[in-house]
Formats: sequence, C-alpha cells, structure tokens
Amino acid sequence: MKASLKKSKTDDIDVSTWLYGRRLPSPVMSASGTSGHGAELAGYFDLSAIGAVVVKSLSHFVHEGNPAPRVGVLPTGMINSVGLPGPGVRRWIDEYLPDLTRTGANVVVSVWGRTKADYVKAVEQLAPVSSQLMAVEINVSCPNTEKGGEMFGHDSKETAAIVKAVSQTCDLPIGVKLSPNTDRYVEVAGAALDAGAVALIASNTYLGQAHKRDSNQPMLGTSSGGGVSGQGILPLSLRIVRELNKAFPGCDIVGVGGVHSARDALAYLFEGASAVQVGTATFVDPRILYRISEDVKWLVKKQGAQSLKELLAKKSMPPSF
Ligand code: RRO
Repeated sequence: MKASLKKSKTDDIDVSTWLYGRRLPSPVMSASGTSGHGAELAGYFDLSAIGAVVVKSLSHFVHEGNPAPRVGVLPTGMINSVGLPGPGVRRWIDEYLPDLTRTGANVVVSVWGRTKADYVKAVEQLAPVSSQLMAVEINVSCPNTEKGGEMFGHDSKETAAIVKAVSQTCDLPIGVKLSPNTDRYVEVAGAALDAGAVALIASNTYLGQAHKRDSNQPMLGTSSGGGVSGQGILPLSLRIVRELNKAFPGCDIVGVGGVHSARDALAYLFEGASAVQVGTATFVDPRILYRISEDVKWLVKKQGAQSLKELLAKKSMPPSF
C-alpha cells in the first residue's frame, strides 16, 4: 500500500541517464559479481526499472573459484576472495542469459582472462548474442587471481592492449573496470580510453587482509587476503571518480564503492559519474538497487527539480539536502 503511494508520487520524476550511448531509466546499476550471473535478483524487483544488470565476470572457460570461506564480514563492509567462479561464456549464454533477457533489463557482461587472447576469446563467444547486450565491461582488476595482487589493470600498456584487442573483436561499447590498488589509475584509464574504451568503472575492491574475530587466523580460505568493499571505501572511490572526471571531462564514469543510499549515489553523480554500481549493500538487502533508484527520485523531487539532470545542473546539493 505504502509502496504504491510512494511510487505514484514520483512517477513524473525523470532520473534517466546516458551510458554506453543508451538512455538508462535510472543511474543505479548492479556491480559485477555481487548478484550472480543472471536474473538472481528478479524475484525481488523489476530488473528493467534499474539502469542495468552487470553479471559476474565470465571467461571463455569454466572456472571453479577459490576455497571457502570466500567472503567475510567487516565492521565497514566486506572482504572477498571469491576467485572468479563461473560457467564460462557458452554455458552462460544457454543457461543464464535467456531468463535475464526476459526481464527486459539492460545487460552488461563482465569478462576476464589470464591472457589477452582469453579476453578476445570470451568476447568472440558473445558475438551470437550481442543484440541482447548493452556493453562489455573488461575486468582487468580482480584482486583474487592466481597471481594475487598482480593484475593487468596496474599496467597501462597491458590494459590498452587488452582493450584494443577486444574493441577489434566486438562491436559492443566497452567499459573498463579499473583497479584502485595503484596510484596510476589515471594513466591506466587514459590508455584504456585511447585504446577504445568508452566508459571507466571506478573502481574494483581494495586489496586487504582480515583475521577471524576469535583467532589470529586469516578470515578467508585463500589466507592471502582479498578485496575490501562496502561503506568504508566510499570516500576512497569517490576521490578516484573526482580525479578521473578532472582528467577526462565528459567521459562516462561509473562510480562504484560503498553505495548504500541515494545520497551516496548522488555523491558520485555530483563528482561527475554518469551512473553508479551497487554491490555489497545487496547482501544486506536484495531490494536495495530498486530502493536506491526510487529514493533518487524522491531526493530530486524534494529539491524541487523535475529531473536528475536538472538537479545535477545546480552543481551542488542545496543545504537542505
Ligand atoms: O571473483 C572475485 O574474487 C572478485 C572479482 Br572477479 C573482482 O573483480 N573483484 C573482487 O573483489 N572479487
């Protein structure tokens, strides 16, 4: 009853945004790896009402992932060493994509590999279903590979080579998921844009280590640590978005890290992001993507604006915010 009343009150508010050359109904997207490979959240809300669903990173091969426990709770969020488990692109197309396409959601596929050739093979396998996809997100920044903290995303030449090879192989717009674990993210981002990427996803999780509460033993099965996410990283990633926006004005940036509310989302949007991705908060409330999206409408309305664009044009939130 309450929900429908709330919805009708903001029906006239436009929170659409542009990303990958498309108009998204909302700036709120899912973050890769935090809501499965397909339509897992469809039982909680209408997936076509949010900006897009970004599926967990896929490779051209089946991958088992890391030993349990793969995730641990921190006072500020979460640490994970999931280790890229996945069915491989071909099985994903057969077993996950049909249900996801039926939801009407914008679908972004995240891809990963151990070599440049792996990335190319993954996007080659996506070719038959490219009309069902909005974009490819190239993950060059997973902290939980066999090589530990070593990743393509820490090297601008390697990142550029992967982006270039992928852009020569597929027609879909390309986003690059950047690593926050290097002071060279602006350089890496510039190389990715020069090589053909059209969006920067800032950013992946932060390398960290955590111990169990009752012993000085590592919390996660991999014992070498994992990627830290959640509310504690919001200020860190917000700064990265600010720096990227300064370096590449007008470029599409997607802010990701610690978004738990519409206010958090707006912080990224005011720093120049075109959209945000929400991940860790989904583990607390699987409806959170929809709630944040609706709350952005409320905040726009509360500020006397008709659209997100109008609110963002004010350059900063009025004091009453
Ligand atoms: O699967 C993972 O362990 C993982 C990935 Br692919 C990633 O990009 N970021 C992360 O924190 N975990």
